[in-house]
Amino acid sequence: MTATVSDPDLEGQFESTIARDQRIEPRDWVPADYRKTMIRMIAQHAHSEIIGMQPEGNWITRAPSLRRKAILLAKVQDEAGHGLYLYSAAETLGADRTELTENLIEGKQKYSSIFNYPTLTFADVGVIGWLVDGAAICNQVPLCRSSYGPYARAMIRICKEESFHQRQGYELLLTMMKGTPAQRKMVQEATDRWWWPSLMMFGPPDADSSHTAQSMAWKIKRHTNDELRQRFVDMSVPQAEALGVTLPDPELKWNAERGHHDFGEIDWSEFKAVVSGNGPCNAQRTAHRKKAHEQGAWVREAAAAYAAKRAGGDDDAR
Ligand code: FAQ
Repeated sequence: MTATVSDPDLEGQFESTIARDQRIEPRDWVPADYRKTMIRMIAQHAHSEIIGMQPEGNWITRAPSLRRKAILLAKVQDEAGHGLYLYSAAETLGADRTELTENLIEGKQKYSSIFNYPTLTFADVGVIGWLVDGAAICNQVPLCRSSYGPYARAMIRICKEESFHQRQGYELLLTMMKGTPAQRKMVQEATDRWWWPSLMMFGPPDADSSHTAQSMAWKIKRHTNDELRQRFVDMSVPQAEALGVTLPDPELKWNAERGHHDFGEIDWSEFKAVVSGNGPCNAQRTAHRKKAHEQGAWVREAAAAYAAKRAGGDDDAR
């Protein structure tokens, strides 16, 4: 295990690795706060992927065709894979995976606010792909250059898969928009419900973001929350036009002087309520995860018994 005591030489090496834009690797010495920040961010990200399986998983049995079911199954399975790479990345920093899971189900660690909203119609599956995966890509592509090596490398594969997720969502919406008036209405209503929560995914405004300054200095984050949120708005406007839906913000308009779209005020009181456990589905999401964890106890016990047998040289276990 890497030493965490303060040592000017080690601190100098760490600072110069960051300054040279090189990667910090698991055996490198890091300041205790760097380790703490990385574990927090990676764990919250991993929990988000795992909890994020629920809103869409809700539609697997009710997908309208075999093709849509197969696509949705693959997507939800990908999210589980992302959670696994991320928990492994957190383990390289000395975090204990069992503890991380307990922190999630006991509400001691956060996951993304976005997964506390319900998926009311099948159009939500498309809008999650378009907007939620779109926002996730916008936020995570710069994280491929994050200073912590295992996280940055995990992010490369995750972004490739998120890109497939985004496209499947957009393609589903395009299909629905070519359908009946009722289908078009479903897409518009889903867009109305998911637009503002998607903007909240990027986190609080820069002025209220407690971690951004330090995380930018350590090159964990490469852009601020507001910069990425603006990028996402600019990217989504032409996509909404091509799709034929209206984004639910009367103040949304192109500002030629800034070279960006202006947009309305986000309801930060809603964000705070959701993050502090009072969103529409917080209780349901954690209760479901807790139940799944309890029901999986026998699998973990069997795996541990099998591993112990193998370690003991039992040939039948090979
Ligand atoms: N929800 O100082 P900052 C996905 C917390 S994955 C809840 O700005 P930071 C894939 C923050 O943790 C989505 N809490 O924090 C998918 C901090 O709390 P703490 C997840 C939030 O870390 C798609 C406090 O507020 N992505 O979507 C949120 O510098 C479809 C102050 O905030 C990642 O995790 C929020 N939205 O910036 C899966 C990406 N925002 O710990 C299924 C990696 C902030 O002090 C289906 N993470 N908070 O108590 C990041 O990029 C950053 O951690 C931010 C927050 C940008 C999320």
